[in-house]
Amino acid sequence: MAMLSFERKYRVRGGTLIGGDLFDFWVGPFYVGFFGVTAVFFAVLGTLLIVWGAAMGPTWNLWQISIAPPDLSYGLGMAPMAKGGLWQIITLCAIGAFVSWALRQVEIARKLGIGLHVPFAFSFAIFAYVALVVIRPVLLGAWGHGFPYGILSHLDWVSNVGYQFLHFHYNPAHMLAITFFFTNALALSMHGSLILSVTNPGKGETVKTSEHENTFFRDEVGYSIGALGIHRLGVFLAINASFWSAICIILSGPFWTRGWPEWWTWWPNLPIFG
Ligand code: UQ2
Repeated sequence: MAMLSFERKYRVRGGTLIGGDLFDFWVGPFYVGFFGVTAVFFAVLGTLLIVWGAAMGPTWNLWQISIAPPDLSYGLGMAPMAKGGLWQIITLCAIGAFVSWALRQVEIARKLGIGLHVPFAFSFAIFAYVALVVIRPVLLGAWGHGFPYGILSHLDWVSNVGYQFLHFHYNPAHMLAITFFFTNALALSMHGSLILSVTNPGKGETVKTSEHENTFFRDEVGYSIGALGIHRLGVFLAINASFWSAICIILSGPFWTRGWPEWWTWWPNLPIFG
């Protein structure tokens, strides 16, 4: 079905989670919905607050602009605007925008009568962010454990927190996360290149089919995971990359305070080594 007639057929009311028909319409290509309105609201407010923070700060250098969380002494309380309160409200706006976006995905999926796989997968990305700026700071007892909103400053934060644990790469959950990120890149490069290879036939030749896709990998590695299988694998790898990223930072501090290399002493201490 052509896109124009498809849209006429499916651009109908219904499937909303909240507000009934109130925001159940499109603006150009975009579905609006209640959560489209809240997503735009939080995104615009959050962005303006970042600009306000930059205006208060010592620099307009894009790389150096940074909105810092409150000092640790504020604990889990509210801080004055110029002393981390801005960071707290920007964090609320970010979570508001991300959750709105996920719920807008749910409404669109319900309208189309398709599965909720997209918002389900996206929720793991939200979880990874919330782990950094809410879950871990709450477990450690201060918003000051969140990361600063700045291009270079958040890199400094990652480096400093990493060295606090001597060598973050010895964190087993971090190892898992990295392995999933790398395998995800491998799988998508295999999939993307395979699809491009069969859809770009030589001059005078036809586009190839799934038999060609399967046969390439059976010839090369003795196994083809299949057209549906590669997408299941992709979602599995991507979700696990975000999930173990969240776990590895929640573990660091709230559940393990020493250097990560030391965690591995359980291995040489196994009774089989005497
Ligand atoms: C495949 C297949 C696809 C693909 C790819 C494969 C026809 C169009 C890439 C090959 C995938 C394999 C062998 C699994 C690789 C496993 C890991 C952990 C990277 O068979 O079906 O669909 O795109």
